[in-house]
This record gives sequence, C-alpha cells and structure tokens, in this order.
Amino acid sequence: MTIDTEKVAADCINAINERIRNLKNLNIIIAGKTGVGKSTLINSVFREQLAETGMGKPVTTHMRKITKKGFPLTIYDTRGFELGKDAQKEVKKEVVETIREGLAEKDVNKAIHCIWYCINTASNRIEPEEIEWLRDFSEENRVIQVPVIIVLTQAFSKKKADEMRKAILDENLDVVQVVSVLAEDYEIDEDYVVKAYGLDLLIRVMSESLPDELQDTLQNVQKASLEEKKRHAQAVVATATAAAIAEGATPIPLADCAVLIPTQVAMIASITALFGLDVSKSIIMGFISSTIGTSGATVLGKTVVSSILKFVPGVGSAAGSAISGATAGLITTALGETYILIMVAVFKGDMNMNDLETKAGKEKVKQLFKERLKLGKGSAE
Ligand SMILES: Nc1nc2c(ncn2[C@@H]2O[C@H](COP(=O)(O)OP(=O)(O)OP(=O)(O)O)[C@@H](O)[C@H]2O)c(=O)[nH]1
Ligand SMILES: [Mg+2]
Repeated sequence: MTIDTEKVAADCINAINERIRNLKNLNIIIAGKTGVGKSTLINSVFREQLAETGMGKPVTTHMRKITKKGFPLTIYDTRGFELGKDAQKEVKKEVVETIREGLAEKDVNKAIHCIWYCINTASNRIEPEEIEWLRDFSEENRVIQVPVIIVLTQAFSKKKADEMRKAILDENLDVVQVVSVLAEDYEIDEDYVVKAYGLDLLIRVMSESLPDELQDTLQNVQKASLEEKKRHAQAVVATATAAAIAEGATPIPLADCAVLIPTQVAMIASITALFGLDVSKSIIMGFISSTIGTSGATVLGKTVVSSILKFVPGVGSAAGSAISGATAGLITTALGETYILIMVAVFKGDMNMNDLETKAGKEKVKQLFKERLKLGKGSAE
C-alpha cells in the first residue's frame, strides 16, 4: 500500500487555501489618545506590519481604516481623543455609527467585533473624561453590545498598572476586562530593560469574547500568543481523531486506509490556518513522506501497524491486515501532534520550514511521528 504523496500534498494545499479564503474577517476598533501606543500594540499583536506611519484610509473624520489585502483583519484606528470634549463626543458618535452600519449589513464580515480602549499607564492618571466617555458609550452599547476591552498600555510599572486597573474596575464600567500590557520591551536605562508582557492575556480575553466563527481568524492573524495557537490546534487534532476513530470503527482493509486521508488533510489545513504560516506543496510532501506517505508504506504497513496493534486493546494479531478505529485515531493524533510540533518550531524560529525538504529534516519528522505513535498519546509541548 502506498499513498500518492503528490496528490495528498496537492489536496492539502487546496484545503489550506480554501480554509484561509473562508476565514471570516475580524474587525476591531482601537481607541485612545495620541501617543498611548495604539500603533505599537497593533504591530506587536498581529503578524503583519499593519500600522506603519501614514497607513490607513480615513473613513470618518476621526477614524482610519487599516487593512491589508488577503489578511482577514480590519482595524479602525481612532484619533481626536486628546482634542477635548467635543471631539470625544464626535468620536463616540462615529464609533457608534460605524458599529450600527456594520450590524445593518447582517454579515459577520462587516460587523465590529471588539473595541480596545487604550489608556497609557505611563500617564499616571485616568482622566475623568475618559471614564465619562466609556460610561456614555456603555449606554449606547446596551443595544449594540460590542465587547470592550480596556488596554493599559506601556505598563512597564506593574505596580502602577495594577493601581490603575483597580481604580478602573471600581468604576463598574461595562467592559469585558482590563488588561495591562507592555507591547515592546522598555528600556529604563542601559542595564535595566522591562520585558514586553501581557499580549498573550489580551489574546486570551479577546478569544473569550469572540463568537465561534471568529476564533480561527483571531488565531490566524495574531502572533502574540503561541499558547493560544497551540490550544486551538490541539482541539482540531482531538476533533479529527474522533472522526478518524468513527471512520475506522468498521475495520478498513489496510489497502483502503486512504479513506481516512480526507480527515487528516482537513486537520492539516485547519492547523496551518491557525498558525498563519506559509507552507508550500513541497513542504507538505516532505511532511507526508516522512509520516504516512511513501515511506509511510512501511510506517502504515506491516512493521508499524502490527506493532501498534499490539498496543491497542481489543485488536488481536488476527486483525493484522485491517486498520481499526483505535489505530486510525492513533495515527491521526500522532500526525496532528507532529505537525503542531513543526508549526511551533517554525513559529519560534527554532526551525526553518524548508528543513522539511532535507534528508535530516525528514528523518527528524519521521522520528517525531514514530515517537508519537508509540506513545499512544503524546503531547505537543
Ligand atoms: N518601549 C515601548 N514603547 C512604547 C510602547 N508603546 C508605545 N511606545 C512608544 O510610545 C510612542 C507612541 O506610540 P504609538 O504606538 O505611536 O502611539 P499611538 O497611540 O499609535 O499614537 P497616534 O498614532 O499618534 O495616535 C512611540 O514612541 C512608541 O515607541 C511599548 O509597549 N513599549
Ligand atoms: Mg498610531
């Protein structure tokens, strides 16, 4: 039994492209005074450099819309908070109108999904008019119901950020969460640098406040939390494994185990979309041939399957020629977790995606896959 590596890889690439094309567009309004660190935040959280100076197209007097072709994220950057009460009122009106217009479209791609209201921690104090703005906005928000996250930016003093956070929470505003962040390392002096922090929490809070249909998009566009990417990818593997177990429940002759391939192709596509990494067909071919593919004739074939079957309760050696549900599940888990390990390594920069095409790289992947098969259940650490 051999798997047509070329065809499976082509299927994977098609599935990945379709998956990415079908991601819903995430729309965020980022509000706050000039200089609080909105652009710095945007560039630290999302994987494309979106907020370069001069970017964005004015859509209302106080809002600019930032998009990038093929990237499923739109950011509305507000300005004018520092210009006094009248300007702030206008900003509020424009924000509410933009949200209403989005809702009227009755299309998830057009709705505003979240507001980040940024307050600079370094400014030392919360202006009463900012609290007032949030309170007024909450009134309107009873109807339009967009989750508001208060982001305390430039929070290099955690103590100060904590004090501010408490003071804001005491105001009992209608906000999802108050999150302190330092988007970029902050150099106090040559010997003392405060490391960036808090962006992972922001992503988590954001994920909790978004509907299901936007979860994949959030993971695709964000680069601030590898943990969240992994968590979502592991859920994909669990779902695919359950499907493979069901499909394999009626023993499938080994020669037919290709019927499982669509489940695994879909799994690879979903994981790739969550990581937002560029993979080519030759890379996928390298991955498949190191796991379930041509060399997988041995992996899936006599040697490994018979040795796996020994570990799987209820499958005797008599069933040596059939792939059981449990085995299908095991292979799917091992495949998914190996792929996650690769994505994580590439994301961290510990590995180059092209390594998958080298002999050493393939050997490594094969090793990882086999380990995972033997473990029965592995964990993608
Ligand atoms: N080290 C460090 N500097 C920051 C951080 N956030 C903002 N800054 C600095 O603060 C200044 C203002 O940041 P921006 O991100 O441009 O602020 P903004 O809110 O986009 O300002 P406007 O576009 O004028 O409204 C820049 O010099 C940033 O480098 C941070 O997390 N760490
Ligand atoms: Mg800016």
